[in-house]
Amino acid sequence: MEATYQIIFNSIVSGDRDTVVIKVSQALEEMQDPNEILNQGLIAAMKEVGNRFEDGDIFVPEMLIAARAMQAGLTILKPHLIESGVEAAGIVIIGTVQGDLHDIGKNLVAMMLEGAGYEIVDLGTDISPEKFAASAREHKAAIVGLSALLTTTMPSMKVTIEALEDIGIRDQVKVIVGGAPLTESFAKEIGADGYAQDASRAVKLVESLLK
Ligand code: B1M
Repeated sequence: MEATYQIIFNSIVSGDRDTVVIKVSQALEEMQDPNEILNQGLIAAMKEVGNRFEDGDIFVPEMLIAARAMQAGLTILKPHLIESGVEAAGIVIIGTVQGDLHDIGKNLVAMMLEGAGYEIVDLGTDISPEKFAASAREHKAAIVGLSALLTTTMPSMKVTIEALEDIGIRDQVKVIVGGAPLTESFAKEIGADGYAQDASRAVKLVESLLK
């Protein structure tokens, strides 16, 4: 049994999507607990990928390939997780802010969070403050994640936080922000709950905010 988890783990880390699919299916056929496959295989592997990225041992392309392999496994696992009543660690609404069409980094953050056990509602790009706020309320989100790559769209992050205040749910959600032009001090200035400089640190940030 351990060997199967180890193969799933290794295959995700090395981005071998086909083996992940075969081994997750095999583990399910052998009636292994979907929650264990998730924790010992998928989530453990994405933690390792995050650590290697932070240590500079791998870079964005490798992390993306690993995240895609993880997602292929998760797609097979998801119906079984739902059936067995496994609850997500929390709901994360994520999107790129209004006027901004960059989504490569945002997608990576979403995939890493999904790999860490969170349920992701990805709104896409060019998302208005009102849409973020309405979606956070609709899904009872624990986290709202905002991404911006343009200096001209960064102000929309503050407006989005104000939109959460306007509909009275600011104290019910944590807002995290990220994107190449952002800084920790900008995040503080606009009243966000946290800033992450990359996808791996975004996972750690969410974990610490929801503790
Ligand atoms: Co654009 N672009 N672009 N672009 N583009 C930049 C951002 C730019 C810096 C290039 C440059 O001039 N050197 C510049 C912005 C300058 C500025 O604002 N000061 C720029 C510009 C000007 C533009 C246009 C205006 C160009 C034009 O049309 N004249 C235009 C704007 C369109 C629009 O958005 N309205 C435009 C368009 C495009 C493309 C469509 C061609 C394409 C986007 C494709 C896509 O995303 N689907 C594109 C690209 C690819 C880039 C660059 C080259 C790469 C961005 C990227 O994907 N990086 C970029 C230059 C650069 O950054 N070197 C550039 C890789 C990605 C993994 O990193 O997104 O930083 P990143 O995400 C990281 C972290 O930032 C963090 O984690 C991620 C993973 O580690 N992170 C978060 C991101 N979001 C997070 C959220 C979090 C937490 C962490 O919590 C929620």
